[in-house]
Amino acid sequence: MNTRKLLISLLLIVALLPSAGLTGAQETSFSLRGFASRNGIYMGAAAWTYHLDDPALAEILAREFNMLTPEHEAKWCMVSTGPGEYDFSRVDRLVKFAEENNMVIHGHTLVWHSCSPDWVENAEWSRDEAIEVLREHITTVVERYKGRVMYWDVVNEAFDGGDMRDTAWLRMIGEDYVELAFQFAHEADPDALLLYNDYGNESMGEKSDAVYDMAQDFLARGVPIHGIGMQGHFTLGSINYGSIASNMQRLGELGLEVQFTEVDVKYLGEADNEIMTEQARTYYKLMELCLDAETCSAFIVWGVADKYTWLRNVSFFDNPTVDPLLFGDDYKPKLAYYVLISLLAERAGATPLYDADKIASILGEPDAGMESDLPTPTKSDPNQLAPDSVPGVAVYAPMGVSITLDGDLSDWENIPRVLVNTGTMPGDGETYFEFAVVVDDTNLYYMANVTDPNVIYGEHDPGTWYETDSVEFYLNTTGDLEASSYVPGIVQVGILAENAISPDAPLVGGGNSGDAQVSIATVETDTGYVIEASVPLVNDVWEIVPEHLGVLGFQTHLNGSSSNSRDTKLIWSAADTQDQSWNNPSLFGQLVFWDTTQ
Ligand code: 9MR
Repeated sequence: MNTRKLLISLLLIVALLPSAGLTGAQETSFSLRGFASRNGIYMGAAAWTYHLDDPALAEILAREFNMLTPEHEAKWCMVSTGPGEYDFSRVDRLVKFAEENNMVIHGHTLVWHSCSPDWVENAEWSRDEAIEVLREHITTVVERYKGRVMYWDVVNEAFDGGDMRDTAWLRMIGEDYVELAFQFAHEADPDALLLYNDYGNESMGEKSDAVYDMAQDFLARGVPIHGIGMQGHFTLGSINYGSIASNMQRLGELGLEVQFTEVDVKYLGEADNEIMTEQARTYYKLMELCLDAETCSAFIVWGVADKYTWLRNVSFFDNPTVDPLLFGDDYKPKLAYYVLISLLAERAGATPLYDADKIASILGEPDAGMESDLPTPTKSDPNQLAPDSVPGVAVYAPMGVSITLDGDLSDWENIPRVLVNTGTMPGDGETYFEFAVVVDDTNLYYMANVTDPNVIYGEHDPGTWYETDSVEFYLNTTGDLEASSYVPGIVQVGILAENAISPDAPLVGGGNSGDAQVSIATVETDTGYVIEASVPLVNDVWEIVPEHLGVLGFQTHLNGSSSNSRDTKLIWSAADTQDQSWNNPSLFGQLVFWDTTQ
């Protein structure tokens, strides 16, 4: 056990022995918190005060978790009742509950663009005035809970990709608002451990590089920062564990703690046994990452029971029955809970609930390739030349089918089409598209049939082509589906609808798109537009050799605009929940070649 983890274990024992509520003996009991503490990490959960009013939920929270994060009610927009005025009653209640149950408190969050009071959002202060408001807020909150909140998420989600997010604080103060926030928090409680928290910074990539650089710079200049929070709002099948391990390691080498701060594991469609098993496997592997990383100090789930998950309430993830947490709607522990507690117990040298054989049978072959993760292919119509797609995960491309690029879709007969109507900006619901992919001996062909009642044809800025009506397809031909940056052989091909009215000047954009040597036909239709495209199987950067069940990385998007800027973003691959495929090809799904004689 490393020093940090040993210290946490000792602190837990010291903190828990003399107090009321849970005792030290209970901390070694058969619970997630008991075994987590023996592994030197905290097991946390996000909670609202209304959860405390639900006796069954409150009982699980206290029994299984030794860290509590206020899910929403400590944010500035929730505690503010006006400039300089506060109502802390809900935070007080959560803190009291945590203390009564010997849970440490993970404060969330002091500065977050998504939850600033209106009087902050709409302010037009000078830099000095804005700094004063920031200082007053942070000082007020941190001092109030001084010595009681162990960790603070000081700033949340300050990056947008690799750049600083455009927020009121950035505009009024400048980039140093982040370090000022850390300084103010440190002055208010020098013992609190201060974290920078974000999503999409879990694995190596543009955002995690930016966070790493910022933290390294802070440490070099003595800005008080103690760790990085990786939220961990994951989607089944989209996690690059090795890349997360590398990122945790490099942050650890800076001397920083890391934590999974908001874990939940979602998926598309209705849950079945297979999905719940895959979810359990995912939780297991994430916990392994934390246990194996020298400086990972907490694993926090974003809620206790599925019935209260935030994911049932958001517009961009339309799955009202999603079950992303460790306990079901009926409060019963799910498979994910059992494999986690078994892992924690085994690593603590205790007798696990499930022995190694049982875990192996549940987890299957943990390092199995992506192909074997796909369900058995099925055709809903026997005339189909390829199986049905696996929604958001895999599309089958029949081999030996040739297409004429003319906008006439009759040569796509019997090719299964995939409907895409969700994404980060689902729009008004009247815009969606169907796509399909086929391959012959010389080309790969892509088709998108777009339904969009309001296509804008006209001038476009080549630099921001993706803000206008367009379709994108992405290919990763390198064989490395985990690749998380663009290298030769990985392309993003964006094709503008405008091509329909200027066919002589094909309008294409996107990362490495020139490499693809794409040919295009785009036509207007009564309901929108159709794009047909082909790329050669052999060009300067790749040689695609289609074989039955051979796999390429594949993704497709639609951009819709009704005026000057994009108002619709539809995304096929379920792994890409944040519109990051342009930046991170590991978020693509799979294109699987299918021999039509099968
Ligand atoms: O789970 C939280 C949800 O209930 C709130 O409505 C929402 C808006 O403030 O915030 C959710 O939590 C977010 C967290 O604070 C920061 N990371 C993303 C989380 C999900 O949106």
